[in-house]
Amino acid sequence: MNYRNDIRNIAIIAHVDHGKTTLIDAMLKQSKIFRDNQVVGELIMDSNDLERERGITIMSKNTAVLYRGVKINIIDTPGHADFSGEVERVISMADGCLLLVDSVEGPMPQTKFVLRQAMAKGLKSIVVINKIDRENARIAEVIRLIQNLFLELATSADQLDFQLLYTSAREGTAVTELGMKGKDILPLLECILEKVPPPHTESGPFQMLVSNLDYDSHKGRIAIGRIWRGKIAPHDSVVSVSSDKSVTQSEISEVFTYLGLKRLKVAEAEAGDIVAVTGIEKVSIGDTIANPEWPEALPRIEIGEPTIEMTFGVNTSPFGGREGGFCTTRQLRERLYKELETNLSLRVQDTDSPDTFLVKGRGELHLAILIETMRREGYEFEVSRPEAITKVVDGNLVEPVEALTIDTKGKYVGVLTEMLSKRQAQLSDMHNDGHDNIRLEFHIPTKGLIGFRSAFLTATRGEGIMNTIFLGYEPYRGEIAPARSGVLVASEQGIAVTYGLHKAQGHGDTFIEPGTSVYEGMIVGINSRLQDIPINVCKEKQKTNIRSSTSDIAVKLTPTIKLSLDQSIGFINNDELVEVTPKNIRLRKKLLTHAQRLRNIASPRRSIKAQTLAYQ
Ligand SMILES: Nc1nc2c(ncn2[C@@H]2O[C@H](COP(=O)(O)OP(=O)(O)OP(=O)(O)O)[C@@H](O)[C@H]2O)c(=O)[nH]1
Ligand SMILES: [Mg+2]
Repeated sequence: MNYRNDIRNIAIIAHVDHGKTTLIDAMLKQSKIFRDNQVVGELIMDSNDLERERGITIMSKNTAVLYRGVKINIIDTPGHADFSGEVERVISMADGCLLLVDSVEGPMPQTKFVLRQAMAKGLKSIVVINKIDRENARIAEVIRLIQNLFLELATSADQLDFQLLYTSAREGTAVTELGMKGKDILPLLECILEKVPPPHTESGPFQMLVSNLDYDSHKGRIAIGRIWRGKIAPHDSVVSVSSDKSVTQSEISEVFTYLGLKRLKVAEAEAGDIVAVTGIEKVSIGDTIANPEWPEALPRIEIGEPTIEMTFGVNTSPFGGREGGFCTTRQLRERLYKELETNLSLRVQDTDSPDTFLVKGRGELHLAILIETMRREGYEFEVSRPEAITKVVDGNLVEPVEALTIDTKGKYVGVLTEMLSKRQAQLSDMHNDGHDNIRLEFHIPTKGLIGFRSAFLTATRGEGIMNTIFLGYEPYRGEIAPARSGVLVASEQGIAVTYGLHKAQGHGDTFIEPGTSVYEGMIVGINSRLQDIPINVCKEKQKTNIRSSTSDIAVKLTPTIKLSLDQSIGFINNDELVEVTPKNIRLRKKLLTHAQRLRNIASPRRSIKAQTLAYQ
């Protein structure tokens, strides 16, 4: 087998926020990809709006830098567990990985997950301890923990041998020995050249695995992946082999390779490189593009199963169709099924009701990002509360279970343990570093995590970080009582006024401002007691001729609570929906009138499917 020394392919993998995208900034900037006067900013690879707003990577992306005549193809991956599918999707393009570990946090659950993936693919690992500039860095301890992790995960002796490097991605420096003064990122690039094996080249009929898809309004569909065998050039005839082994002929229009943020049009590309090709209209991620004479499929990309599901339906609220550009069943259905082409860990299913679809994903954030993306594209729809996906194995009902890691201060341990025990969590480990930094580890069914994140942030007043990772399926442990009290429900359609909202605030907190249009059945606040209560928030104060010195003093509302999309999804119960439009996010009861709800009260927590049927 031959190797090409002019290329290295690496994936950057880590737990969320450990600094992958920042490290790529440093590599891009210092390899002189940009013009001297070009303004490029930070987190360059986090190019889509939601990534920028949330400060996290959501989709894996390719870039490349040139160093000493070698092109290093770099794959940035997301670290959040909900987007693990993105790591699984792209990791096979690489021959080596940079495993980043934060110098304070050390290896975290997702560090383990991604390292296991990398080892399964036989990638050469370079461990990069990042954020060494942090004040309370505990590097020796972190190295010990990483060694333990390698011992646990390695499948062969040579995987135990990893190169170690220390970086401050933010300062753009890397050093090979602790204590050295860093001056640039070049030691890292040097290490990649030396330690990551160059890709092998196999001559013979062309063969490439599609790991990503993009779309260009002029060029059409763009298939991205690594060439495993042979060469490719514009006008070559190829076939794409799909999951059902069916074969479609096409002709390549253009071939691109990566450099910096650009795709460069090339006359030819060959095995070992990562390319983007146009001209193939019928192709999905996981398909093989091959020479028509040798249509052999490469092994398909394996993606873990989804753990939670929720329904997406046509907006049936009285305000349905007013604010969105795409509101019909057909539009919603097409959009959801189109998402499957690129969002590999997502599943979409039709349901008994033609207007409702069951959408399954890897976690609340995975689904929330899809909802937010669709809303910004102009879609209007309604979604149900997420539920953990249960299944029957050998005649027994099982449910997904996750490991929950919490880092916080000692004073919150009591309240968190209490909140979590109601959610069927079991404490599996607790560690105090001697400075009141506590790490708690729980074993918790996925259903217990739904809506927990915002409750957690409130309870720890921002002094806590939580992370979860899927463990597996375990016997179903029964239902959990709703964590929340009842809601305040608008009893009439109209415009909410200060007086009506003031009355509502006598029962609890409100979610809407005066001047908001409401309909009967819309949720306008949270009750301080268990039951829901209907309230007329449009009610004006009775006008009288008698002026009293006190009653005319303007009523002052306490500030309303604005629920974000993520919070709304975690907030609703099974008999409620979130109505999503490009302009608004509203919460509602499935059954809009008080009378309907009274009739239905007998079984308030039935499954999504039963509920959906009941309200149609
Ligand atoms: N102090 C310090 N902060 C850093 C360093 N590298 C990254 N950060 C900060 O850590 C945060 C997360 O950085 P990102 O580069 O977005 O991390 P990521 O691993 O790409 O995150 P995801 O893609 O969402 O998993 C940002 O606020 C960075 O500025 C570093 O070397 N030192
Ligand atoms: Mg990132």
